[in-house]
Amino acid sequence: MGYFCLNLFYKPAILKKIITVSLMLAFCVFISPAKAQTADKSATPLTKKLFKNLKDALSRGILFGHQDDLAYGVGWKYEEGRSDVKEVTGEYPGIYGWELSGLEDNDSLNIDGVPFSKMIQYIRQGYERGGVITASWHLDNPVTGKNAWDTTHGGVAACLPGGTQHTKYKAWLDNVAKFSQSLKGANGELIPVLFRPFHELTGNWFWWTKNTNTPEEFKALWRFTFDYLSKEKKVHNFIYVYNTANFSNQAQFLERYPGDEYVDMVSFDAYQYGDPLKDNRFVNEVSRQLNILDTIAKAHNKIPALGETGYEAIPYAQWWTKTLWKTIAEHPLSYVLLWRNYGKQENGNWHYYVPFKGQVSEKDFKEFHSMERVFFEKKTKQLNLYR
Ligand code: BMA
Repeated sequence: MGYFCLNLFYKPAILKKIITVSLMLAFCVFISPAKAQTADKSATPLTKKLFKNLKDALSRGILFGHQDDLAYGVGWKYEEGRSDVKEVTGEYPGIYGWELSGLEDNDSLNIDGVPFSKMIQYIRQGYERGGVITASWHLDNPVTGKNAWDTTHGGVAACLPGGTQHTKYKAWLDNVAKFSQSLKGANGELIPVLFRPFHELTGNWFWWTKNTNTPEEFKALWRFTFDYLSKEKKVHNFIYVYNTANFSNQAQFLERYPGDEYVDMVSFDAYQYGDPLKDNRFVNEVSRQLNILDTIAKAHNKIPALGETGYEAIPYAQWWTKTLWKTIAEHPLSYVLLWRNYGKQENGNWHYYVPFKGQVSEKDFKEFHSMERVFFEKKTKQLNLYR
């Protein structure tokens, strides 16, 4: 050993190499943050890449998303290539939201009339533009057969192993699995999806929200869903997004959190109500919640996102820069997704969340679009999220 050490002093090149390697090792062990992995350890290579790249992209900017963007907008439906976002800004969003309700009953259309066959094509188009795909699921109440908003209690327990609706629930998951496995790119590769089931779980308006079940029941349902899809059905293109509605503190956000090994992303939904010129509630409340989300995401090594947001019919012309941007600008967020542009509802109310040409907030939306840290199609593509 003595000879070896002595010899090294006469060979500066070897010594330099040893010092460099030791420093690199020390960096890996002590300095770099714990490596984040997908909850599904068998996720496809592409899904793992997307997860890692979304995490890295947090320091770069926020992806802008829109629900049903390619399917319809205000005053049009199923016109190839159209998008209200594109008509105003010149480009598509960075992330596309789609809704799976209807799959559970083998319907050919989803709850909002979007044919699943078209949805598959739109998902492929968005992915091929380098965009990200996310899916929500307003699944029916398994006990009553009524829709997701039927808050008859007992649905969560009924879906669990041994529960009265367990077999039915598994059949619903089979359909979700089949759908996810039909999402393929040009070379037959599975398209990764940010799957956001049981959303707004701290609310009181769905059969799975907190008013209808205990935290233990909810966690069991989430874990069963994850295990069944990933292990039994071999769905390996899902990134799992935990999503709440309103919450006041970390404890409330995490009350029904199923555990780090079942979740990839943490998020919440928050909408603007009332007049932002008269009260600052949205800015104050959502900023406060984003601070909590930042802390949780860091502590649990997860990716934070604003799952859904918007101001219905956007009556305030500067909502984009003076309210939304003001609220989110300082936060590390993966994406922010605006809800759907349905148009005029049967009751006469307008239901849309991004401007179309001529809408009062069009100019301000363009300004928001030009922000350096806001990523629509082009900047998202440059992130090379699938490489
Ligand atoms: C809601 C509304 C409904 C729609 C549902 C599922 O927020 O937009 O009209 O059916 O989402 O997409």
